[in-house]
Amino acid sequence: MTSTPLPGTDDLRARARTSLERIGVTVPEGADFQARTPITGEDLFGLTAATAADTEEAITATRQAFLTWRTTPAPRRGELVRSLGELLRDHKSDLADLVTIEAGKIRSEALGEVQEMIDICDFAVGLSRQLYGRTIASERPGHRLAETWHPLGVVGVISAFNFPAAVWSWNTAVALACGDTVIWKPSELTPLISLACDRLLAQAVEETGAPRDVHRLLLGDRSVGEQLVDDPRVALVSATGSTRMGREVGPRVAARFGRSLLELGGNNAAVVAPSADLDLAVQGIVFAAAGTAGQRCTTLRRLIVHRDIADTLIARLTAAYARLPIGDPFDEGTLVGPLISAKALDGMQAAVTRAQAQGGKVLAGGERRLADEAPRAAYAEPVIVRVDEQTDVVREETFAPILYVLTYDTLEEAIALHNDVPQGLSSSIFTRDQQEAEFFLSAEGSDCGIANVNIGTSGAEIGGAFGGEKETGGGRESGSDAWRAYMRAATSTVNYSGRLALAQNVSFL
Ligand code: UN1
Repeated sequence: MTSTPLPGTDDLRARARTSLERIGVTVPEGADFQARTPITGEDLFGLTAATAADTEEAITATRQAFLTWRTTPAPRRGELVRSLGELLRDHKSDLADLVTIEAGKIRSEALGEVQEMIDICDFAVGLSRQLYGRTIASERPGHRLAETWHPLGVVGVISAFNFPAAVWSWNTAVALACGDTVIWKPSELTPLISLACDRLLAQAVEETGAPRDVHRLLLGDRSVGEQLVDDPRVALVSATGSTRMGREVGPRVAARFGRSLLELGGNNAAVVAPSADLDLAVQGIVFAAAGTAGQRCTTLRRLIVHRDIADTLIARLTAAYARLPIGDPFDEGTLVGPLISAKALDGMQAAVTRAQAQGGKVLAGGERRLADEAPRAAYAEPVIVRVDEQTDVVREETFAPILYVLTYDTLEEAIALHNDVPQGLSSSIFTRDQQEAEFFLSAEGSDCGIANVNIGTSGAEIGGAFGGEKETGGGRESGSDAWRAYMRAATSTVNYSGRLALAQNVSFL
């Protein structure tokens, strides 16, 4: 529906160059791979990829820096993170531009992503004065039992295109406050925003006098990630991406007894109960399902609606979908930007075709847009597909704006449908019935890591732990006590009694 023409690739390249230069990044000139923009689907700049030797050197350097950083008092480590947060504030607009140019996010969501980075920096600065361990009541007189949290080591961060900067910051701000050093392997689809974040952190390092190698960025393909996964000096691999990727990373890291933190696919659902406030529900559903062009791991992919209100809700949703402005993400009026690639559009179309073959009916959307104007870009109308049951395509995560709608009669049935998918990231219920809401949040309700009431599945705040169960991988990042994954706990028994007393009343000698 957006009528303004798309910006040209030359304009986008110039805009990216300006943002990069203002941030202090030397615009790359390599030949290994291309930075591109989904706005036109065309190339922007050539880049150089890290070699195996570069990766080896980065691991050695960050490991060396860790030996100093781990003994730097945590509140001083927090100063580095505070400085990063200030630089992110100063460059918010330029960073958001790069997110829009490379990931195709609309302006307000791109600014929101940078805000998420600023927020996690604030959180991690506070955390740097906490990192609490417990003292535990000892069973022996004159003994103290205590738990201390120590820095873990080098953290390898593997991130995806859809939150190209925020997911890095969740990991990096917390890891740095925890005394770890970081190697970042971003998506090949978003190298420019990665260079910008790396540059700002390097500036924060210079300003605060932290060791230079507390952070390294490695641009490149999956071979870089594989090297991090297999190297025993990388204490924790924090990987965000597909379940397929996690299925490889998890066992490989475990095989060397390393730690992994996995944030994998979601197949998030909302239950809409008969008592729901439908005005609120429609807004929440449309943002969660069509926002970010359906490319959040928290995107709403399944709607489980009570049969009595299904027709009304569907009519309202299809009307809202018909009005969604799709197009240039820089245009203030646009709500749906491009998909990341032609491959993503192919995947979307293939899933809709499969759903139709499995009995699904398209109720709204699904057409490609702007194909003449930008043949290499992938703009698509978010689609609503009515299905009678959760066939295999509904049980899969397709990283595109497809909303499958199912109906239910009893809440037990709704929750059974809700939980009957392999993934377990985010979930919500729209209801004004407190009993239903509490049941959904209870141990026999949603089986996800995130369970919401009267709000959609996406757009979590950083203060809570973020992550999910089952094929989502079990990891928790960002707020609450997710920091513990980035540290190691030591339990210490101190005997100040002057006598040796064995636990469990054991006598010996
Ligand atoms: C992701 O899509 O990988 O809750 C992360 C949200 C965002 C983060 C999404 N705060 O939707």
